[in-house]
Amino acid sequence: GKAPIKVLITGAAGQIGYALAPRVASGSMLGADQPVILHLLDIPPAAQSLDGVKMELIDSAFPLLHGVVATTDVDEATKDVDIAVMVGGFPRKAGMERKDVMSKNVSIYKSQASALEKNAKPGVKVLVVANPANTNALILKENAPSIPPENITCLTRLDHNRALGQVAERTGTPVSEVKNVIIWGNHSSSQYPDVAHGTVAGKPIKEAVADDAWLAGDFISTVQQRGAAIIKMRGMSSALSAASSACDHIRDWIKGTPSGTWVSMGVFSDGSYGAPKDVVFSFPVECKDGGWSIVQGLKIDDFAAGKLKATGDELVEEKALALE
Ligand code: NAX
Repeated sequence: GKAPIKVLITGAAGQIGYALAPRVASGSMLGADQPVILHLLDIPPAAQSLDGVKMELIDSAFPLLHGVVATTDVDEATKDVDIAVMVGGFPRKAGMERKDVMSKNVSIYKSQASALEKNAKPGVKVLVVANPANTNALILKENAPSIPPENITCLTRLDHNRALGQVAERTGTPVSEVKNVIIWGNHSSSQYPDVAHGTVAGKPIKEAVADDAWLAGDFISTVQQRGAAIIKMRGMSSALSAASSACDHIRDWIKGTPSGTWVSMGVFSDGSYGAPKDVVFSFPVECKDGGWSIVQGLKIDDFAAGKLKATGDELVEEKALALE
């Protein structure tokens, strides 16, 4: 059989960790023939709960799961990992300034970047989920200079999948028939969910939906605000959809996107489409042979250009705040 792949999940005692670890262990991320060893990291106050997660993973007897390391030691957690899914972070608490949350996360992502650089496999692929996801990924990149920048990404696939879901529901089509939506920019409410190049069963989304006002209005705000809407309904933030999307992100990155289709990923920006350079920006990407490339040549109208500018400006502002 294949050699096991080591997958790190940070924040593994949290809600997303609880939904993500079993998906990775059952093959949703790397395939039904790929054994995995899970490395689960959390902080000392969550150590007991983390051990409980490890017990349940053992009790699930997942055939693909060849081992579980549950630890609060970042060096042990990052040792020889092939894939790192960074879910742990400092949440914004009532009364906290954005700047204070940012500085807590900057220090976490600086030290975890150094640990990955020191201990992970040279080709490690990193996915940052914890918010502010784009800027945490940028901090990680800046502090792990030996990891190629293209190996450090952030999750906007959940927003992408939310956009697919909205179009599928609206048109009464299975979601597998909806393709090539785009999430541009920041994983925040400034993101731009763009359907101008997407299709439903091969037909442009615009034609299939046949409601321009909805597409330019409620569709966009529903996708942008979906995280808050889930919190309102569940009393907790998205976890199963976040975990599922994180698996989609890594699977497509490694196994490739089908020809003619793309997905959204937060990647280190080269300035394509007028996005700011040197921030982590969500673009449409095609994946092949374990790498990604930004889809080029899509037409951007004035409406879209304004939205890209706004979300890009926010990322530049976040970067300045993080570097303060
Ligand atoms: P939880 O609070 O349930 O879990 C977070 C876990 O991280 C906790 O167990 C905590 O102890 C741990 N942690 C804190 N500091 C750590 C550190 N330095 N090293 C390792 N672990 C640490 O949050 P959960 O609902 O699981 O969400 C996790 C993160 O994902 C949050 O930052 C959240 O905002 C973000 N999200 C990002 C999404 C995306 O699409 N990019 C969507 C879902 C989610 O909101």
